[in-house]
Amino acid sequence: MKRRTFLQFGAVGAAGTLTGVGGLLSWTPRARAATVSAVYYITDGYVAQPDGLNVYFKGYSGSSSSLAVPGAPLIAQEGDTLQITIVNTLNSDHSFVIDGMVDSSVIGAGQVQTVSFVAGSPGSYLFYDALNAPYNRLAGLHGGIAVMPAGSSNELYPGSPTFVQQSIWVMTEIDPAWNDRVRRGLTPDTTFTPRYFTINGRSMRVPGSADYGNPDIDSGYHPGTRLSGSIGDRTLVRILNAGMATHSVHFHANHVEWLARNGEIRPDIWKKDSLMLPNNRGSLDVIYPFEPPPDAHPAVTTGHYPMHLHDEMTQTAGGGLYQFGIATTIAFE
Ligand SMILES: [Cu+2]
Repeated sequence: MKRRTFLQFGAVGAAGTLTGVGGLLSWTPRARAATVSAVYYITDGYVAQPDGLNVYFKGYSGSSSSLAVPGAPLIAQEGDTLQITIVNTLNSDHSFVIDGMVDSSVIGAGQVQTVSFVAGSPGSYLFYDALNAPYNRLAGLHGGIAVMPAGSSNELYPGSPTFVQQSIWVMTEIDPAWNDRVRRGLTPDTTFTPRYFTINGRSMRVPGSADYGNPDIDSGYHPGTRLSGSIGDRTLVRILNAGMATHSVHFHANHVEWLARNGEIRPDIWKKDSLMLPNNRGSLDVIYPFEPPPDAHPAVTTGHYPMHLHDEMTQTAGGGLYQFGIATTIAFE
């Protein structure tokens, strides 16, 4: 069993899985489809939560000696062949599933399996373990994948509003009692009682608290989560919900352009400041436009604003620690 002091969100170490400088997803379009390879090691371990409790997780990790929750994001373009190798280092059965694209079926204890499939429609998807549902997924076996339109670097789907940078937010919530049952190979037998709420595996810290500002731990500072831009740096955010709860996602300073929900393209693009994120593998795709905040007086072009959820439970940890939940910072540089 591995212990670690901080969460990993590193690249898996193969083309197509890289997060760029600053942690945003980087992508160079190609005229032709290619084969994108990646390796995930299914591992387990403990992650310290804001109240100090070490909670058990399983993850799709970058090496056999690390633990990554969520797994490092994948990015490919429509028509690419994805070749994903899963090394199950644990003593339990697991799987690798992307709805509508691939289902590895059972990868037994200690087994290695490579799945090969074609990247389908452009959009944002969750990869996850569909076995022992939903417990393995909630215990950490999940991550995000972006499928770009063929040959495009700045659209969610062909002809969509354009962006200049993009990010994936994977949200979930954690019931440590359930994770502990999963550790022991048992089915959870209590009502789901989430006590921790994470975005890309991290939760918010507040000024003065331990790890405030630590980009490995504080979701307000983690470069793969924090939105950072100057005026005009339109940012696509692919929001994926690995958890069981529906959320109310609220953006400050700008409204977002709402492009899709659960992979379905919206018939009209509405500008919204709060949006409903469906539970159980739901998704939203939005563009944060990085326009001058319209309501600021006097006018500003720089400053820091929050994205947080308006379902209050998610803004806590350990049953009460306030503002240690799913939130991040939007920095107008
Ligand atoms: Cu708010």
